[in-house]
Amino acid sequence: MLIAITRAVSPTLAECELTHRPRDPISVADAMAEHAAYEAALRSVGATVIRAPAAPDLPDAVFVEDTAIALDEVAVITRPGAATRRRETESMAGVLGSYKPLARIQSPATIDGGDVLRVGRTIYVGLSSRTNPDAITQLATLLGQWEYEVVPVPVHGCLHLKSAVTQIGERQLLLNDRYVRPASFRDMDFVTVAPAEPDGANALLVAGAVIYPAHYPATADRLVRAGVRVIPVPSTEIAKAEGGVTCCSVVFEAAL
Ligand code: CIR
Repeated sequence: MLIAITRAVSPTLAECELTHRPRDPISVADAMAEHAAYEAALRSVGATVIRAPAAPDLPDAVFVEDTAIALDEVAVITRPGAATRRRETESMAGVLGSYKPLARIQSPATIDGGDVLRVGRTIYVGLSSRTNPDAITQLATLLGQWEYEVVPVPVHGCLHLKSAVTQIGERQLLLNDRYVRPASFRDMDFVTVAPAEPDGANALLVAGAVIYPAHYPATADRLVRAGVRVIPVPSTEIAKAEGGVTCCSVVFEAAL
């Protein structure tokens, strides 16, 4: 059974953390409508959407991806790099704990799930402003027991590793080569973002389709030409909060 954990957009979203974007006015009502369309897209590919408890006083709580790394064997509860986001993790642990054993990243490590890209048994981890080398060490020790290899990847000019690169097919990555070096990734083919859409590398591969922001049409065209099935979703308000399509869910297979 394919599960996608999401969380409602907080009414305080406009007070979100921002790192590489200016603070533009955000319509929370529009963000909520975008989120509903996103959840509908997840359901359209067969996912069961489970909502984590709402956290109206936590502006970034909709970005559940950053709180957990869900693997077949374990769900790792992160320690987010932004201190304001650390109160998001316990309620996610409550939800994930009914599906998987839990492990926790400990201080002084910090890591956001947005910095974690799993391709098979390889876990690429972005060294960003949110994720530090202690987290790489802790993850490598923890996940080594299941024969995952943890590979650090330098990231420049964007928030997370998955702002720069995401998986769009079994051996295909979508990437902005100004934010991350293609040579960091082994045995993969690449589609690069359209030059006018530098923040277009965040795509969500789920059940063989790719959920993708409708406001990056030139890159979407490249995806379609590469044979990818694209499901466009509106995402402009979420983008103003420096979020993308991977950030708004934690997707995993669970036993029935
Ligand atoms: C933050 O800065 O933490 C939020 N405003 C955006 C987080 C987006 N998360 C993600 O890309 N995984």
